[in-house]
Amino acid sequence: MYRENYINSLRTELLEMVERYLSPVAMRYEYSEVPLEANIKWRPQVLVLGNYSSGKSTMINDLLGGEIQATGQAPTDDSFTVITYGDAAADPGDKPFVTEERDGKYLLNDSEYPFDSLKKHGERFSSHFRLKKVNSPFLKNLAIIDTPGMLDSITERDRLI
Ligand SMILES: Nc1nc2c(ncn2[C@@H]2O[C@H](COP(=O)(O)OP(=O)(O)OP(=O)(O)O)[C@@H](O)[C@H]2O)c(=O)[nH]1
Ligand SMILES: [Mg+2]
Repeated sequence: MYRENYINSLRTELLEMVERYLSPVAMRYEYSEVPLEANIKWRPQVLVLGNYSSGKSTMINDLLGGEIQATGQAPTDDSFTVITYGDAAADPGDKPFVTEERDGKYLLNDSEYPFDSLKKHGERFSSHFRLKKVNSPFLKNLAIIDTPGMLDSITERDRLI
């Protein structure tokens, strides 16, 4: 409880400093299209990147303590999935589960989330963007974004030869 209060007051203090000192400079010199605090008002986000089948989703499932993301040997995922905390009662000992799922259009248009600036990428991106809320305690202070596997350029070059 003490730790959580400490983190929250630190976050509020940092947010105020960014809002007051950094954002005006960033906007004035067009370093950012949106006020910087828009990205940190929500919670810290961890983007998980890697080649396909490198174990991204397996690692995420392990951290969350449940089978939340699909895993498999072939390229499995073609989407960016924002995984965030969802409050839902569960019996003691139950594994965390998905409490709510939303598509990319919802996620880009809901002001609760900081993804407004991604709208410019249009339908092609929004159809590969989604939200999952999961009642895992691991997600109380951060959100994870699982990503589609990237193709390793060296592997690709070898394939063409
Ligand atoms: N031996 C071994 N296999 C693993 C490990 N981590 C994941 N795997 C297996 O590797 C395969 C791919 O894992 P995923 O977690 O689906 O990989 P991914 O990076 O999410 O793949 P994409 O979603 O396709 O990009 C699955 O069959 C996993 O069971 C590991 O640490 N060791
Ligand atoms: Mg995956």
